[in-house]
Amino acid sequence: MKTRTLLLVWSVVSLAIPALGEDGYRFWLRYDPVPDQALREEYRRQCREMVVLGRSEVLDAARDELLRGLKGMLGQAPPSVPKASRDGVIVIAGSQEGREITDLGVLGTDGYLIQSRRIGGKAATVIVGRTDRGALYGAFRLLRLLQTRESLERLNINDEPAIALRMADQWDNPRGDVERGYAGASIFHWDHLPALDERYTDYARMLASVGINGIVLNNVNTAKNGLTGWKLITAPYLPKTAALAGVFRRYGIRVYLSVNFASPMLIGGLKTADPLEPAVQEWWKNRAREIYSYIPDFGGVLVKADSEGEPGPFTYKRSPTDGANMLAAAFEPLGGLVVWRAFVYGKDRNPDRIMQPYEIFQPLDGHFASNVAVQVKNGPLDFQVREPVSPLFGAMPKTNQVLELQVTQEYTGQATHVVYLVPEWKEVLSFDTFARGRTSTVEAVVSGRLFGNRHCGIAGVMNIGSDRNWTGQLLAQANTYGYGRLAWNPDLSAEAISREWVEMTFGTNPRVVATISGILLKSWKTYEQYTSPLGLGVLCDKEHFGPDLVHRQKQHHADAEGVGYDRTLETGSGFVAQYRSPWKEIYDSLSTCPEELLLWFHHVPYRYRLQSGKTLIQYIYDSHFEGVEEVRGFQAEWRKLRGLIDPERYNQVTEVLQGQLAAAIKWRDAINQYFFQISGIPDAKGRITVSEK
Ligand code: GCV
Repeated sequence: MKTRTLLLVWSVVSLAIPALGEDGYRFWLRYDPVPDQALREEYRRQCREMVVLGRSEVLDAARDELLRGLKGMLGQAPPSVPKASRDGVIVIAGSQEGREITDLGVLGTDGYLIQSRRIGGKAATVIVGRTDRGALYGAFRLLRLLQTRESLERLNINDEPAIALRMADQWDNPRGDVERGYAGASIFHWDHLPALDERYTDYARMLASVGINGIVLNNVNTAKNGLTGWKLITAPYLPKTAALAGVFRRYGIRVYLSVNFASPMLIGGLKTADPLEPAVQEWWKNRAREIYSYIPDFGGVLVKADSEGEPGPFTYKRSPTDGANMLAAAFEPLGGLVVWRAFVYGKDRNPDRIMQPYEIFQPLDGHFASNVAVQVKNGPLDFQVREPVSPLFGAMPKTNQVLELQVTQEYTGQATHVVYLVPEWKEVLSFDTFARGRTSTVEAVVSGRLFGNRHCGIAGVMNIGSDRNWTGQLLAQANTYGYGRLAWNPDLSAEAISREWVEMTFGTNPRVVATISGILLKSWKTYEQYTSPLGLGVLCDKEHFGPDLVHRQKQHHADAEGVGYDRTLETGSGFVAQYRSPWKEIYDSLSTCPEELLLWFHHVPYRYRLQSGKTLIQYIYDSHFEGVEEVRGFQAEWRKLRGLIDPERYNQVTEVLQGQLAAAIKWRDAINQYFFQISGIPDAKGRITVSEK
C-alpha cells in the first residue's frame, strides 16, 4: 500500500477507536477525535485555517493549543496563514490587534469575545482578548465548545472572570513531598531545575484552561520540622524559580512564593526579624529587588505567620499589620502583592479556637497596606466537610480579602473517597454576609465588588501530584476543574460544571454524563452522612484519615446526655456574636439553626427531636447507615458504565469505590459504636450491638 493510502486508512481508523492506554494523564484536555462524522466535517469546514494577529508568547501558547486540540479532534490542524483566504478561518487576536477588529465594549481584564463574523469577506470565528491572556482563555473556550460538541454557528460569546486573582496554592515542599497531598510526590523537581520537565507545561495548560492566573509554588509551612521552603528566595534557587516562571508565564500565570517571616535571620544572619527594625526592612527590600531581578513579573509572597510553628510578628509583640505592611513596603515598588493568611490561632487565646482569627484580624481592618490581601479559609476552623462560613468575610470592608478553599481532600476523604466539592464551594460563595444589606455574598466580597477593593481573590490548595493521573483518585480531577471554573464564574451551577467536566473527560454519551454527574453531585452529602453529619465537626484521627472520636472530644463535646459545641451567647462560647444579624440570631437559637450546622453551634440532648420528628441520636445512626448505602449505590451506578468508557479508567474508579465502601463502613461503625456506648440509647432498628472491644 502506498504511504498516502496507509495514512488515509490510519486516519479513518484512528478516528473510530478510543485512544489506548488511558491513564488520566490528559485530564480534561484530551482532544480525542470527534466520533460523529457529520459533525466532524462541519467543524472542519469551520476550522480550515488560522490567523494570529499580534505577537507574544501567550498568543503563541493560544495558537499551539488550538492547533493541538483541532488536530486531535478533527484529525487535521488548520494551516496558519497571515490573512484570511477562505471561509472557515479562526482569527485569534491579542489586546492591541483585537481592538481593530471589534469593539471590546466594557469587557473586563482577562475577558474575551468569540464571534462568528466576516473578516475580509470570509466567514470567520474571531477570538479577541482584552489582554493576550484573555485571548488564551478564549482559545480554550473554543476548544471546549468542540469538546462538548456545541455548535460553532452564530457565536457571540462575551466572557470575563468575576474574580481578579485566581490562585493555585501548592503545598509542595522543595524536598519533594506535598503536605496534605494524596497524589504522589511534588511535580516540582528542585534538584533538577532549572532543567524543565514536560509536566510543568501540562500543568500550566491545565491551570490556564480554567482561567487560573497565579500559582504559589511552595507550601505555606516553610521551616518547621526541617522544611526548606524558606530557601526558595535565595540565590541558588532563584534561577530555578525563574525557569518555572517562564513556563507559567507563557500561560498567563504569575508565580508567587511562600516565604518565612524569619528569613532575615534564617538567610540574612540578622539577630531579629522584628518588622519595625530598619535593618529588617532594608533586608526585605533588597531581597525583593533580587527576586525581581530574576523574575520581573513575580506575583508576590504568601505568608503563614504566627501559626502552627511558623514565625511571625507576635514574637516581637508586633501585629499582623506591622508584619504585612513591612513586607508590602518592600514589594510595592516592584508590583508585588503580600498575601497574609488569617489562619492564626494559639493556646494562650480564646479557648474556642475558631473565634481567634476574627478577634485578631477584624480590629485591624483599615490598617493593611493597599498591596496586602488577607487570605481567609472558607470556614472558621479548617476545611471540615461542613463548617459555617468564616465570619471574617464581609467584616473587613477596608481590606483586600482572598477566599482560601481546599481542593486537596485533607478532611474530605483524601484519595480514598469520591467527594465532589463544588456544591460546598457554591454554598460558601453564595453565603450572604449581610455586610451591606442583602446580597453581600462572599463572592461579592472576594470579587472586590462589594467594597471596591482591588486585590481580592480566591485561592485553592491544589490536589495534584506526580501520580500519572494527577490527582491520585481520577474523579478528583473534577475538583481541580471545578475550582477553576468557579473562580472564573461563581454563578455556574455545580451541575453545569460537572457536566462540562464529564463531557470533556469521558465523552458526551448522555448515559455516561448522567451517571458520573449523578455520583459526583451526591458525593459531598454522602461523605458528610457517613462521617460528620449535623455539623459534628472534626472526628478524624491525628493524621486526618480514619475516625477517632475519643481524641476529638474537645471538638464534638459528646457526653452521656448529648453532643455538640455550645457556641451560643448565653451558655456557650459566644462565637455566634461574630456574625451579623440575622445570622447571629439564626445560629444562636436551637429552633432556627440550620440542621446541617446544629452541633456546630449547640450542645443538643440525644433525645431532642429534629424537624423530621426523628431523635438526634437516631438521626446520627441512620445517617451513617444511609451514607454507606449511598456508596453501594455509587458502585451500582458505576458498573453501568462498563463498556461505555475505556476499561483502564473504568477499573481505576471501580477500585476507588471499593476502597471508599470499606472506609465508609469503618467510619459508620466507629461513630455509631461511640454514640451507642456514650449515650446508652439503642438504635431503633437494632443494627448496632456492643462491640467486643
Ligand atoms: C499547611 C491544617 C493542615 C496543615 C496546614 C494548615 C494550614 O492545620 O492540617 O497541614 O499546613 O492547616 O492551612 O496552614
